[in-house]
Order: sequence, then structure tokens, then C-alpha cells
Amino acid sequence: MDQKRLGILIFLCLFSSTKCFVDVNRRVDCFPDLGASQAACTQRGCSWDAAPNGSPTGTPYCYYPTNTGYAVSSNDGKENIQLTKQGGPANPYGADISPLTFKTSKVGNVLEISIGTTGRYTPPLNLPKQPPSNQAETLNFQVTSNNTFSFKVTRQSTGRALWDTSIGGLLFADKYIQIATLLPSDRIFGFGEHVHKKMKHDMTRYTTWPMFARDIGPDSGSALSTQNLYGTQPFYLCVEPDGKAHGVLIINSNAQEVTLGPAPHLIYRTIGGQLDLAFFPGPKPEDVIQGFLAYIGRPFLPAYWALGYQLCRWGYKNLADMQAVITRNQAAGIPLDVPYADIDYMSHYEDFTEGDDWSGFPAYAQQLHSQGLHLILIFDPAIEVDYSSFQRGIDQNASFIEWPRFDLVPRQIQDQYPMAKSTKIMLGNVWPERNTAFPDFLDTTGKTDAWWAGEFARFHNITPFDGMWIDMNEPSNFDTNVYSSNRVHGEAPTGDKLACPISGEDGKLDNPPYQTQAVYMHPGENLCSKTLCMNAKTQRGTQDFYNTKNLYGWSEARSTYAALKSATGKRGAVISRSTFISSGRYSGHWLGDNTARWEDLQTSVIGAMEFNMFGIPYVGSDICGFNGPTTEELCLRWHQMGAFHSFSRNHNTQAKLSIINSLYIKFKGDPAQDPAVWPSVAQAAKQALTFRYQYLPYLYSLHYRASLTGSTVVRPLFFEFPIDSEIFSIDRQFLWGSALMIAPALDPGVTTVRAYFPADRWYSLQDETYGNQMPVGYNTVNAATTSLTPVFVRGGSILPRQTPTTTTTSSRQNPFEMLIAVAANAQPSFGELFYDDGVTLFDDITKNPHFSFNFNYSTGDTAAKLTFVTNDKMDLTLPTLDIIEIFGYEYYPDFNSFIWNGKSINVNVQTSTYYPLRKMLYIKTKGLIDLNDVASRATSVLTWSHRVV
Ligand code: MIG
Repeated sequence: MDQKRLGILIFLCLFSSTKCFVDVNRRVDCFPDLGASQAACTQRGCSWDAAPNGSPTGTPYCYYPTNTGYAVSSNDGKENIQLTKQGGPANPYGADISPLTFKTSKVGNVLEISIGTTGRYTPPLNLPKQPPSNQAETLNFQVTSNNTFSFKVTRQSTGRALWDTSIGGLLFADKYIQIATLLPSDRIFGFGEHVHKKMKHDMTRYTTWPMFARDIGPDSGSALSTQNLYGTQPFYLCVEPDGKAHGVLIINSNAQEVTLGPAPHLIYRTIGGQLDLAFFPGPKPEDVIQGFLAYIGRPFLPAYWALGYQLCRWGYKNLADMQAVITRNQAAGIPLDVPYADIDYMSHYEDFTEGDDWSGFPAYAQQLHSQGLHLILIFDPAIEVDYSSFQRGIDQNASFIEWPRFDLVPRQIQDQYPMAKSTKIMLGNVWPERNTAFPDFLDTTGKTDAWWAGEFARFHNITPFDGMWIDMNEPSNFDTNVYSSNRVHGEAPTGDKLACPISGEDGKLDNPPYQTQAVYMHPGENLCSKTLCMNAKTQRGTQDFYNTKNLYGWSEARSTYAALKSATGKRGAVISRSTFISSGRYSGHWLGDNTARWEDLQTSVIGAMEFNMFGIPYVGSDICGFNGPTTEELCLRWHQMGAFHSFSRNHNTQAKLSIINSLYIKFKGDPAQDPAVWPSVAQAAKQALTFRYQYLPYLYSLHYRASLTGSTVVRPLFFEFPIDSEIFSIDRQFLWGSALMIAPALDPGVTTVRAYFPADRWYSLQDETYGNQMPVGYNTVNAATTSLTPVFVRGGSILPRQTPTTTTTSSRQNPFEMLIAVAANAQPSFGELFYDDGVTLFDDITKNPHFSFNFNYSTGDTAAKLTFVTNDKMDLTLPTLDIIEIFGYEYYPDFNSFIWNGKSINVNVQTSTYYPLRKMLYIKTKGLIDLNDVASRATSVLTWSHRVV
């Protein structure tokens, strides 16, 4: 439609009561709930137009006229605008709240917008809200219409509108809030947690993505699965047509969703709280994430060992079974740092207990430590209400999620438990055999945290674990409002299931006028399905669970992170299934119960990049697949890719449950999939993980930097090359930092990968082509199952390495190495190393004792120069730097000319070589450079002479 016709229609729409036509590409759905019909639509005051053939998929027939919204009733011209409801249709899901307060504010160059009124719920995230370090760009806010209030957020340098709400549709009722905006480009990434088959959203259609934490595994098998998964991440990144990027965060913890549409536009809906938006101006994608993380909080730094390979499984029969698996992988020479135990180790699935078949666990934990390994154990939040851990919780006045009133407490359940009988604690069912209580981690008195930490400390005194894996924290509850005898989960034989009111006054919160797609996509469900009742009370009785449910995993992670510190006195790692905005401060994340399928391997690559955007860089998928039997080839490929997940863990389920005569019978299910099961997988895992262990100083430096400045660890290619229009579809490759590119094989039966090389210099790190320069554009590269994963280093970078062995603990004793990849046109190369003891605790990373070195390599026709700058140092003895390897080195070096800080030093010519064909210089000399000496000076210089080949 041409602009003129559109203008006339909008005019008609504003000034007549006749139907107002909106182009199929720009509609704001007026019937996202069930039961749309022309009559019901008209009843709502909305327009109804069937979408003609060829319209975008999902075009709503029923849509809001563009005059839907509020009018400006006052504007102080600075920061405060008052809005009152004007004409247009009424909010279909409750009385419009009017007036509304609309406020703008700035944190550095981050623009904040807050739309609400007094008394609305805002999540207690305690965000640090620091300004971004890059203040180069400015965002402007402008009211573009007063009658039907609309606004624009524009980038000053280009004048481009990042948000333009003239599309209409602002609604604000107690339980239904909506805002819609036009977007400047279709290059939209993010919102979570979902499975995205492509990283870039498909903006040619209407797609609604619910966000409401749910215990459900990713479905990568379907062409499109919009299911809300374990966490809620209301953040997206947009790359504008000129390559500048911005990010938008929406802070709200209620059940919510976003519809992405073809204008391109988005419609955000939430059923409580208020709208708190923050716009991060970039301009580079990395600047966006750094600004975002300065605002929400930067990620925790995992212990160094937590970057080692991790081996897990659900269904170890006993300790001996677990030990046998660990031992056979060690015997196969697989680098391995972290054995895990799943809920099998517990007695009757009760936290902080050990089963009879696990009596040697404490000794085994010690044994692992003596081998330099570490142990991570699973802990579920739900606590059975009839044993000592719960009793201590009650005694210590810990808070648990509870019913709002005593008369709602189901006596037939509660009265069974002397410890819970006199309380309002809401009892549910998870893995333990009897009913469970859910700790209220939003309790602000500190008592719940203190009790939780105390339980970990007690248990740590028995079995000294090093990290915590927190599961089921959506929170998941089995069989809420499921009355049929045909139960699919759980082992609770009592049938004492949680029943939430879903009608009447007490059911109001579980039966709101608009229930969200999270509910509609599962017919017959309510918000409480698979979780606790929405009318439950939390924050020590002060808040409705309806508002806070999405915060459960976040709050448990925060509490558990503190518990880990106090129980172990060391740095470790917490892995959480459910996440929210800023969870990365406290935990990493695994991508949940995937399936042993190629599609799941592919979407794992995207999932890991997305969680880096969400500020949770310690992330990975269950290697080889969690559900279903894997195959040798899939497991091999998954190890080759998974060796490049920051959180690199093989995990699967052996346990399969079936119900016979209403008893749950567990039987042997999926077979083992640890790498030692197949010689070929063992070989590939060893090769891929050995590479990983060699590059750990680089990976650790990336994490250190992420914790210091909020950069990403694993990043999509477009982060580094946002000007390349081809690049936005590349989501089967990824980068470690800015320097290492991984192009894994993700399909069955292949021996090559067609990899995309953005315009820059790239050198191969695969054996057969080691050091070779790769042509820019698409190249077919070798990806034989017996070869190292296709991995390439970018010219201009310097990567610190360390000679690898089979644990991080022993690798840390080995000599350092350095890989220098020369840039095009003999421009200098740069790199850095952050290093410390890897385990010391800190509250403030800027005060943590550590080494920080910068490296700079430059060359001329007659000499080369490598400079080391010491920024920070600590009291720790470092191994020497014994190997320097240079790619793209086009000279004959004089091995007798090496000068270190003014003094000549010996290079071992027996072990050092120049390869003129590959243009590769390899210098290896025992004790070549003493990094302790480097640390003692501000600057150190290595020079040598050479001549042009
Ligand atoms: O209801 O602890 O996602 O990794 O192995 C299933 C048993 C509970 C779900 C986790 C999975 C874990 C499993 N857990």
C-alpha cells in the first residue's frame, strides 16, 4: 500500500467510527487469547479483516485500531509525562488504569523508560545500573503524538528510530499491560528462553514467544517450537541497517510474551507489574552487551577447574557405578575435571543426604581432590517436610512459600506432617517420596539464606563437593491440579497432590482475564500447571507468587552462590536450570533436557550464543543429548562442538519411569554415553578436549574479562562483523572472544563443513592445514571425524596457551605458550592473559589478586618485537613461557639474535623451526621467558632479527 492510501486510512480510523484498516504487516493483535471471532472482535472495539492469501503467517484478523492508547495530560518537558486513557477500545482484560506515569531517565547514555503507577510490583533485582564504558552514542527521546500518545527513541548520530510506538496499542490494566513498537530492522536476536532454530528471528511472519519459566525440555525436532522453557530473558539485540547495534531490556517478572511481526515490529504483553525499559545504544554488538551487563551486573567468574570437562549421568546405580565410569574415561586418556552425581546419590531424593549405596562418597570426594579433580552435586530446591533439614528450617525461622490464608491449607495433606502442621506452607511434590516445601529465596530477612547456607555447610563437612547444580527451580512441581490416576511424573505414592483454586476469588490469580500463550498452548492448563499456585505468598508473605514465579531460579541461584562461598571458602560454580535477568551474576546454565538428535546439537550452538547475550556466559548443552539413546557419530560430533562450550558437560538420563498399577517403576533406560563407550568417540573427545585444555588460559581470560567488563565469551560472528550482510544467517559457527572461530560439523554423514570466513585473515588450527591462511568467503573445510573440529584463529590476535594434560590442575603446572596470528599488511597483533590461582574467593573482582598482561607483536623487514605489558600482578609463581608460535611470519629468523630486555638469550635451535611454505615460526626453548620476571616489570621486550623471505 502506498503511503498516501495508508495516511487516508489512518485518518479515517482516527476520525470516524468506521472500521479502520491496518496493513497485514503492521497489526497489533486484539485477540491473542482463545475464541476470536468477528463478533467478539467488534465487541472489543477492534477491527476485523481476514488476511488475504499471501499475507504473513500468523497475521491477526482482529487488531487494535492505531488510536488505541493514552493521551498526554501533562508533560513537564523533562522527564515526567502523565497519560490518561483516551478513546480507542478499552482494555479487553480489565479496567484501564488512568492516569499513568511515564518517566524517562538516563544512566550514562542508557535511556530508561518507566511506565506504571504507584503500587505496581517491580522485581527486587538490586541491579547495579552502572553506565556503559562506551559513551560514544546518544539516544534521544521524543513524544511524537499527544492525542494518541506515541514516542520515539532515536539514535542521535544517525537519526534512526530504534523504537517508534506510533503503531499504537498501549494498554495498561492491572493484569494486562501491552506496548507495541515499530523496529528499525529485521535483524533481531534474543528473548528467551526458547529454542531458536535460527539465531536471527524470522520477521517475515508473526511469531509469539511466551516467557514464563517452565519445566519443559527444548523441542528442537519441530520446525518451530515457541514453547517457553526454563528461564525468562526479556532482552533483545537489534542490528540496524548500517551495522550499528542496540539492545532493549524489559524488566518485568510476570508471565509475559512478545510477538514479533513483519513491519518489522514487536508487541510485548505482560499480566502484571509495570514496564521498565532500558535502551543500550552500543554501537557495536559487544558494546551493547557490555552496557547491558554494566546495568544488570556482570557474570560471576567460575573457578578455573570449572572450565574443565565434566561428566555426568542420571541413573548411576550406586557409587561403584559412578566410579567405574569416571575411571574408564580417565584410563582412556580423556581430559576430565569434574565428575557429577545426579539425584541418585541422595537417600530417597532428599537434599543433603546420601543413599546407602553411596556410603563411600565422602572418601571418594577426597580421592578426586587428591587427583586434582572436583565434584559437583545436584540439589533440588524442594525439601521434604519430615526430616532434619526441614526441621532446622522451621527452627531457624526460614521462610517457605505458603498459602495466603490458613483456611486454604489442605488439612488432609498438612496434618500428616508434624513439622508443617501448624504452618501455612504450601506443600507440593517433587522427587522426594513425600510432600515438599519450597524455600522462599526472596525472603529479605536473611534467615532463609542463612538456613540454606547452613545446610550446605553441614553437608560439605561430610562430602566436600566443589560446586552446585540446582535443578527443578522454575520451580517445578509434579502434578499440580492433575487429578487423574494416570500420573506421568514423580514417585509420590500418597497422591497428596497440590490443588490450586482456579475459580472464584481465591482462583483469581490462576485464572486472570488474559492467561498468556504459556497457558493457551497447553489446553486445559492454568498458570499453576507444573508449578505452585499463583495465589501463594512469597517474599516472606508480602508478595504474590503470581508476580515472582519467574524469579524463583534467579533467587535460588543468588542464595546458592552465597552458600557455595560460605560452605567451601573457595570459588566454584553454580549451574542453574531456571534463569532470569542478571542470573549470570550467580550462576551458569545448561540448556536443559535436550534429545540425542542432530537438531538438538544444532540449536545448542545458538542457545550458547544467546545466553552469552543474556549475561550468562558459563553455558552449555548436555553433550551427546540427554533424552533418548545417542549414536556413536552424534556423540562424537557433540563432543567436538561441546569442547567449545564454556560449560562443557556430557549428561544423559538412564532412568526411565513407567507407571504400573499406579506405582512408579524405574528401569534401565538409555545406555551410557561417556566417551569411553566408543573408541572413536574417546579419540575425538580426547583430541577436542586436549585442544580446549591447551587454550584454557585464553578461555579463562575471556571469562575474566567478561566478569570485569561484561564482554561475551562465546559470540556470534555478526558481533565482530556487523557490517557484513551475509553474516546474520551464520549461526552454525561461533567465536571464542574475537579471535577463535569454530565451525563444527553438525550433520550426520558429513566429512566436510562449508564454513564462512568474514573479511579478515584466518589461519587454520587443524593438523592437516595448520597455520594455513583461509580464503575469505565460503570454504569447504575438512571435518573428518578423526580430525580436530574446524577451528581458525584470526589475524591480529595473540592467544595465551598452556601445554595440556588431562586435568586443569596439572595443566596449570605446565609451561605457557603463545600463538601469534599476524594481521594483514603486517599490522600489529594483540592479546592478553588474565591468570590467578583460579580458586580464591573475592567479593569485588577488581580487588582480586591476579596477573594481567598485554601482548603486542609488531614486525618490520629486519626485526620483530614482542612486548609484554604488566597491568596487574599477584603473589603466585608462574610457569615459564616456553613456546612462541607465529602464523603468517614471512621472514627468515636469526635464532641467534634473540634479545630479552636488552640481554641476548638462547633459543634452542634443535626444537625451533621456521617453515617457509606455511610461513610459520615455531620457537621452543625450555624456560625461554620467565613470566615472573615479566610480572616484576612494567614492560618487557623480546626482539630478534630476520630478513625477508
Ligand atoms: O525431573 O535430576 O534437567 O538434567 O538429570 C527430572 C534428574 C529432574 C531434570 C534435569 C536433568 C536431571 C534430572 N532432572
